[in-house]
Amino acid sequence: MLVQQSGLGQLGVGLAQMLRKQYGKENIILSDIRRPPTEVYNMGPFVYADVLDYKNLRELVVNNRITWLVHYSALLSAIGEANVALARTINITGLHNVLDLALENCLRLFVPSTIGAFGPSSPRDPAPDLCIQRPRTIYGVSKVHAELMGEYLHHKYGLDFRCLRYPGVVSAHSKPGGGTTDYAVQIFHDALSSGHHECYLRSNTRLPMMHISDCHRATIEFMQAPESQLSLRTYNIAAMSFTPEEVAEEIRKHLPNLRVTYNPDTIRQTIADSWPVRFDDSNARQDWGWKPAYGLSELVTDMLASIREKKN
Ligand code: AKB
Repeated sequence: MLVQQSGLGQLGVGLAQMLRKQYGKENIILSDIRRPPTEVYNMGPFVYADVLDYKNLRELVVNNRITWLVHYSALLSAIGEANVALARTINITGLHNVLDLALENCLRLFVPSTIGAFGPSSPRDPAPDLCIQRPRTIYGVSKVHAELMGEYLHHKYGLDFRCLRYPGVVSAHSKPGGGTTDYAVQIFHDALSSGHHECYLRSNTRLPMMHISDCHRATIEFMQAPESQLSLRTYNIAAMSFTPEEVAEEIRKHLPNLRVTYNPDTIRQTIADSWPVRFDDSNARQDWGWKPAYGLSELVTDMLASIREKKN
């Protein structure tokens, strides 16, 4: 039995649906502190869980014979800078609760990390798995903390901790919230509605990105990989890197009239400028066979088709 926390964010529902196909509907519990829409209730089990309430988490684990935990709760990069105290509480105190819970109940634990776990002094093109990490956001600091705590508990107590550093994730059906890479989702919605996107990053800001179905597949394949295949506990995963101008050009192959204007905002531009422009994911490819299915042209074709389909 597996439980996924912060299940109503950008990634939760999609991952739960993929896992339910493999493990059965009743074996995957989605949780959040918010009430989900009816369609999510209808998809499978959903419960209230607050990462800051240890007793509530313990009750959930004990009552449902939980063996695996996917911990998605976090304030992302831009929103974290606007709410540092809250980001520290959710991203660090919440993580400590989850680590204690996993140790106490012998759970296997997946926690995502991010390109945001790197900083201006990291090698940026490409960023390898192991290098200097000096992020300048509370989000990045909390993710480096998660990587190190998980690895420490793995080495000291044998906790089965697994962590993937995600690029910006691009999804049609679920919106991200408060990230620096969010423009890469919004541009598709704007292209299909008004035909105009105002981008908060400069046109040439290159960042690693990934289609959501590759992100879910990577997560599941990594969770299922035998321990003997893992030389690391925290891996970079990559699929493509693009700039706002490049994704706009690709969208124009389908919607020639798309107009993009650039109005960089200081906070998000500074964050993006401190992140890797490319990820080196050779260890993930070698150790557990990671291979993305979507490049830029497949991503653009799929995003436009999926958003159109949802509208009709
Ligand atoms: C963000 O932009 O903060 C996230 C991330 C890259 O982790 N999407």
